[in-house]
Amino acid sequence: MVQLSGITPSGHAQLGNHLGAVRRWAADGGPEDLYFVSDLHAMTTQHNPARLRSLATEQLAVLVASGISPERVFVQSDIARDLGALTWVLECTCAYGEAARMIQFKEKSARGEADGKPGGQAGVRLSLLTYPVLMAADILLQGADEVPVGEDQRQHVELARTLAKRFNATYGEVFTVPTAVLPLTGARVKDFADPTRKMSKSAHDSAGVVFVLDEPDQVRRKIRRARTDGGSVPAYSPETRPGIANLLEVLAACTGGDPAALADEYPSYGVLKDAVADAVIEELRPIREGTKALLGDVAELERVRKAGAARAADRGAHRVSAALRLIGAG
Ligand code: AQP
Repeated sequence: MVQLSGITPSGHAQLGNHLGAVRRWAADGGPEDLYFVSDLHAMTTQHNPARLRSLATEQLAVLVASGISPERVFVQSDIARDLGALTWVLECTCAYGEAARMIQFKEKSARGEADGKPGGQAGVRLSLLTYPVLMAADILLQGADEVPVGEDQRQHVELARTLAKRFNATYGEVFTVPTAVLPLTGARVKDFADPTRKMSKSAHDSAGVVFVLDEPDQVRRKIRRARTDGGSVPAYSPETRPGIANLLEVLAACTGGDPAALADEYPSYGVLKDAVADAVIEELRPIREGTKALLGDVAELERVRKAGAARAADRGAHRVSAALRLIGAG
């Protein structure tokens, strides 16, 4: 059974990525599961090429430093030629209307989010429409059986399922038909400055975002400034006091306790914030140090990256060549 999960280098990895996903991938992932840095998906909106390249390398190092076996990771663009060919085959298997009714496309294009032009469809990149087909290629190329996704991505996995079945029925059996499954989720981490929003690596204002590679004093500063919700004594009430609830949930995720029970242990917000800062710093320390070491060992990181790319290419080569042959190419 192969599960495939990706992380997009749209910014530096943040505490939510770690506590909500990567930590679980490292601890509970199956021996055949695959994890990839989805850098091609970070190009559907305005981006800086040099920054994206550097973020993709950094994200690969973070995954390995987080304890995911180097055998199980790769960078998406390292197999871009095979993915590009397969995306084309799948686009030729997909109707325009199927892509255009993806909810994410409708929402993002309506907001003109692609190039930051409010309401401006003209600035929306075509890749925002076609990226679910690239996502289908990611899944089908590797022969993934299961794709752990949240509600927002479920429709895209359904599209991959539809395209796999349609191709197999029309041209010949090539693809494993994937299923969307519930992800191994940990805590949902909120932005410390605005606890009504989830923490995000590409947030416009990063004052409330703790990045995995932040130095301890930066982590402490951001947590000390975390927004609280009036009152002065910690209590766990996510609806009415989301800021304190977020701090308690992060503390619980790092120390293994229960957020409601932890609230009773701290007499004031200041003491609670110091405890959260200590716990987050200790949680992230080995990852920050391991990532720095890997980024400093260019030869080792290059070796990991090339080996990952070769394995990913080997896994998919027979599928892309069979799909091309059966659809009438070459
Ligand atoms: N705040 C969060 N709390 C818990 N889990 C989170 N994840 C992201 N933010 C939080 C989980 O991290 C995994 C990889 O994320 P992704 O790169 O695929 O996309 P994302 O969810 O869009 O992550 P970001 O950081 O919010 O990126 P941007 O700013 O680009 O949108 C996923 O499993 C995700 O659930």
